[in-house]
Amino acid sequence: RRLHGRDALFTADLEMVADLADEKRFAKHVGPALENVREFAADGLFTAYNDEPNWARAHDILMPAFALGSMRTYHPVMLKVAQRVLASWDRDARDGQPVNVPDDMTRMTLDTIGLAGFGYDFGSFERAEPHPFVESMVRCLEWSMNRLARVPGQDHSAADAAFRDDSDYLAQVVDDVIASRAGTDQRDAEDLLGLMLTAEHPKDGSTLDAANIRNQVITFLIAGHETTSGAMSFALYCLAKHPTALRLVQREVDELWGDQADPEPTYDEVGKLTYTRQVLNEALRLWPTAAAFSRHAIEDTLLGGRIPLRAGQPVTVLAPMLHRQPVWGDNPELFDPSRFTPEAEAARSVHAFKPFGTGERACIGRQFALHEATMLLAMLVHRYRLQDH
Ligand code: MNH
Repeated sequence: RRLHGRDALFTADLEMVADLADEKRFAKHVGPALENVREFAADGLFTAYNDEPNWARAHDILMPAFALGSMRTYHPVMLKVAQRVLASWDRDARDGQPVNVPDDMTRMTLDTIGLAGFGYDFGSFERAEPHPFVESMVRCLEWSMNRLARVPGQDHSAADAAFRDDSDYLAQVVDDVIASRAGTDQRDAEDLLGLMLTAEHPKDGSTLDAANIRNQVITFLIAGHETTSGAMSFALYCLAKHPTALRLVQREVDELWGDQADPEPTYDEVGKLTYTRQVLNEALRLWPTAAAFSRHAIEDTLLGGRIPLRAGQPVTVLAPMLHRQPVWGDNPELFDPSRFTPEAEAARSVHAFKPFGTGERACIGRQFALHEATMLLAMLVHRYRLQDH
């Protein structure tokens, strides 16, 4: 496709996506869209170039904080924020108000990454509107996308000035987050900020500099909340539309918590919510909330054995289309969580499902997102009867 004056190559073909996942021949591509995001996230993990030293440094320092076992550490905070959602929905129910699902899921995920990652409380449920950080972030992302479509000669100074105000505000929130920790002893702080302020690289002993820490905090506040929030909203939407799947989630949560009014899920119980997790996967199949990612050829090559690519040439994978390829059967639009039983997954190429990207630049927060989302989804289904008003 010719897109914004550039030739762009897209694919959703399973064979080609499997090829693009070959880390020896392809790597993440930071293209024009992500280069615009770099205007406010710079060399944070998501937008760093592969060969920027800060990428590997931050990746190696932060990886342990995202291993499956670390979710045990975050579990209590995730539970506390999940309980904020329930308290808020109980209030809405008493007042006879419908709940605004996407807004509340955004409140939930922002409070969770703030508290679990940085010990900072956005207090989103105390606010009539989502925290202003969210609006500024959305405007920054819109600016970075609109900037792609600019025609030379037009005057964009007003949009650029508004963008600077928003990105300054994001940086200011981040400085508050960091300042609220300055001067306190970080040695026992096991969260992301504690690690970034103190940890040394496992091999070369280097540390992250202040500017990079700020970029990482902005990155985590954005990457750590917007996508998970969307995934929760889509999952609830799909359940509201599919009573059979809803009933199966109810059966799973009833087996764990019966008629307990206020169960407090343990870390291990969340691991038992296998069907609930299938529901999330199926929602992410139909509506992957990070809908595309790009790769480039490391050297001249043939993609899928037939499309010639020059070294450095990017290809963008369209996840919503990949997730509707023939490998998904003849009714790919149907919401059907049984597509994610262990047997069904074992019988299918791992490359057919890429909501979290691929390779070493894939999502670092996958376990984090799935733990927080699975627990809350189960708690909501246990406590409320969903009605599509
Ligand atoms: Mn996440 C990278 C999707 C939740 C932090 N994330 C990616 C990529 C995708 C993605 C796709 C790869 C992009 C690319 O190749 O250019 N992420 C998701 C989805 C969810 C999600 C669909 C929720 C559902 N992500 C989270 C959470 C966090 C997080 C939660 C943090 C707590 N993600 C990241 C970071 C990266 C990333 C950081 C960049 C990793 C790297 O390149 O080193």
